[in-house]
Amino acid sequence: MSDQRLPTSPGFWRSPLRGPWFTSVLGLVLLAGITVLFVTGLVSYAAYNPGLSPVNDQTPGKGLLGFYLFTWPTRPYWLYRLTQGVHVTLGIALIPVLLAKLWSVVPRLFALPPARSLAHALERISLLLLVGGGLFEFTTGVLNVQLDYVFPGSFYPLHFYGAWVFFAAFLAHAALKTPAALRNVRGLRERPRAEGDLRSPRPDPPTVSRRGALWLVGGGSLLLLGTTAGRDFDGPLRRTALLAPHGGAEPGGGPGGFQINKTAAYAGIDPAETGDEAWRLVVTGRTGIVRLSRADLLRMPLNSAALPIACVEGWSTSDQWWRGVRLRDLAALAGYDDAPDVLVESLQRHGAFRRAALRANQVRDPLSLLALYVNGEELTPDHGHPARVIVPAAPGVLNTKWVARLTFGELR
Ligand SMILES: Nc1nc2c(c(=O)[nH]1)N[C@H]1C(S)=C(S)[C@@H](COP(=O)(O)O)O[C@H]1N2
Ligand SMILES: [Mo]
Repeated sequence: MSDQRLPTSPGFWRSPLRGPWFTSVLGLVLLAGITVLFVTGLVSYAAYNPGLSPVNDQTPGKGLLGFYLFTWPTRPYWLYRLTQGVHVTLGIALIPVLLAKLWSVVPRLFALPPARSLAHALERISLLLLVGGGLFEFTTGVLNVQLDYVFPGSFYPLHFYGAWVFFAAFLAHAALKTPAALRNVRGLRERPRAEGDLRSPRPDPPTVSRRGALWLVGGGSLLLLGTTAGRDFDGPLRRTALLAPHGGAEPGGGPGGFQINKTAAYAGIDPAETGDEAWRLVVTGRTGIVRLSRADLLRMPLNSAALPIACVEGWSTSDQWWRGVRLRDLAALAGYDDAPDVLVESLQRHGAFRRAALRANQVRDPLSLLALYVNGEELTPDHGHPARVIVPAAPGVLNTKWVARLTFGELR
């Protein structure tokens, strides 16, 4: 045997917890969990209307990887709240499982010789992509959710390309290992130790049983779940989201008392530009350019919609009661009986989300509004006064605040 003081020696690893059963249970949990993360992640990307590039999407050449993109529906109206809530909450809750799984197989990282054969070399390279890809996806995801877009503009391509690399390696790994993992969790624990076995050849005395260790991991996941899930609600429940970022403005109470992403001050909105005197909505389409004051809008038919805001960061609000002019009525004003895509631009001059493109199916939905009121009162400055877009089932980022301009028709 080689020197047991070096991690390249199996004898260096002493934990009696390591073994095929422990690794297999964690692996099977990740098989289910990461598959859900991958699907909800792809769906989240589709929901962002990346087809309406270059407005919504700067991902260069998503090309083949975008093969599955589809027109994101507007119903059920809570769809994105569900898919993105699951994506982020599950992703956070799986962190202890991922770390435990990596810990359980870490002796393999150091195993020598680095490659016994070409097949073994390829397997180790695929494991590098698997582990590297997994750590990369979890890290970029958590940073984006917790640290308020630390990658300006570049999170999408990073997380999207990373997801495909990671999931390809993940599928190969799952195909190779799942049959053995299923056998391992059903028993067969007492085989003699073999070459390359995860069990330590000279284990320390146990301080916790393998089941106990699993409970610890599961408890960690539940703790994260319990301190994260509240970010998908308003009011007192939201205060249980100890781990959700509470930066920015506290929404306070009243009609505007729900989560605020960027405040008017942060977005550099000058109150002088949003008053009734100064503000005009510029609508462009077939009929040329129409300029509407708030009073003009209030003379149009007003409609209501109870819709949540659901952010890509995983937080969402309960349904809020919005009231305003239907986007399709504004499209009609611009000369379209069948509403086309629209480019929405904000008064905001700088920052990532000052404009967004909506698809025709979103413009046509009777619940899609240019909202002037929320919960019975005028929009608050932080929620987009004097007017904001609200679209059923759309990611929050498409619900542009402080709207100044709507351009219907060809977006290129
Ligand atoms: N002009 C503008 N509109 C915007 C944003 C922004 O930064 N600027 N943020 C978007 C994002 S990412 C979200 S999640 C929602 C949040 O809306 P709320 O602050 O009213 O909850 O507004 C969207 N509309
Ligand atoms: Mo957002």
